[in-house]
Amino acid sequence: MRTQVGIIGAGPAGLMLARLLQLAGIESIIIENRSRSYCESRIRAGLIEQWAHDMLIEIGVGERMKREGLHHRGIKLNFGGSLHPIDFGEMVGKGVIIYGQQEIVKDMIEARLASGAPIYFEVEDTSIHDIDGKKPKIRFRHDGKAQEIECDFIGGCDGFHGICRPSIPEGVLTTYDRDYPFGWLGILADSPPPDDELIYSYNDRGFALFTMRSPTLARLYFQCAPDEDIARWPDEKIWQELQARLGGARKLQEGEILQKGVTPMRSFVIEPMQFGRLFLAGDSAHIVPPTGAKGMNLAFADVRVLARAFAEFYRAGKTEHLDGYSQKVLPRVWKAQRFSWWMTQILHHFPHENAFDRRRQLAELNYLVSSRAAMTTLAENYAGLPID
Ligand code: RFL
Ligand code: PHB
Repeated sequence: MRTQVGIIGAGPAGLMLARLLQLAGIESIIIENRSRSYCESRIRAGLIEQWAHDMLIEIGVGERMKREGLHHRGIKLNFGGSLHPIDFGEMVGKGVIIYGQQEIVKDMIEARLASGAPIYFEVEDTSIHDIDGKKPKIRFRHDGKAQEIECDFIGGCDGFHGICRPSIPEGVLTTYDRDYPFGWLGILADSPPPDDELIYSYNDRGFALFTMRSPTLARLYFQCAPDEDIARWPDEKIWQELQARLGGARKLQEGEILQKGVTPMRSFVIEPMQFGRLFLAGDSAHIVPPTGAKGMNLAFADVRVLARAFAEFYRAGKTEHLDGYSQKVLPRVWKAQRFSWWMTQILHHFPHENAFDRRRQLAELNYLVSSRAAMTTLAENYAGLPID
């Protein structure tokens, strides 16, 4: 097979890159090692920044999101026995949208297949070759048969555990990372969320987040050990913990738990995000702790820059935008890293903290909700920093 851009991974980064290329008249082939139904049901992100929401509509994959997405003007912080709203609309004139990542993935897969453009699902043994030459190749097995795609470029959109980043020769990349001494236990429950906005809860028992997928589907998380054994958490105990961490400000209505899992937390960036004709985008190049809701949004921001650089190459034969890809996206990636780390460290309890650290966190939260300048800073970052 032959194409212009070979894309590895049908997550938000790969699907969005393919869509933007298609609109620019550039051919691509996506290969994905999971099944279509697995990709369409993997529950992950829920919160979209305003610009990303607008882009999904602009590129023709936002129709269902327009009908089903929930628009929020802000969030609420819960500490010291009361709820403190932060109104992004008032602070920065932007909001955020709740619409599940797997819904965006469904919408983009459907649009791509309807246009006749290919995605190969359930591929095996993916490997990439000649990435520092002019004709890189992707090899894999599909339906038991060995396949090869020869392309001009490879989009490495295969997430944190993919094969693209490790295919870059040793010594090229610098890694910056941090593990956190906790994870999140998350559930999806058939019950109304406790509020019509997200509640970020700072509590003596640890952090909790009350978000949603619809007015009748709650998505709820609480801080737990990084290697927490989910078997220790029967449904009743999960509800008790969530009620305790929400405190008295709202009451949770308990319903059937439809899904549960534990997510470890890490901050991770590699530099540069490219080598030869391989360009990494999204989680394959960087990971943020989910407290700032930035991962999928960053993946979209990367591929927006990357698609424009490919368009420039095919339109005018110029490589300077491709050469400058990492330099262009990394400053915004680092701002999102900083924000996600900051949200994480003001809201979570750390194993070796003492009474001073708790007082400092409370002072920071009190300052945050009493200073317009501080609320504006949070709103500006949370609703999404400028993209261009
Ligand atoms: P993905 O989504 O991991 O997709 C990578 C795809 O590549 C495939 N793949 C391969 N395909 C072929 N050959 C191989 N060898 C392959 N290896 C892997 C995989 O099967 C997969 O389909 O990465 P991408 O596209 O970069 O997207 C990143 C986002 O998924 C991620 O950043 C977000 O989910 C993070 N995140 C959030 N982001 C937000 O912007 N807003 C949120 O509200 C938000 N909440 C969250 C989150 C992530 C969470 N977890 C579970 C980590 C909440 C949670 C709990
Ligand atoms: C979600 O809706 O799953 C979500 C929202 C905000 C976050 C993390 C996850 O910070």
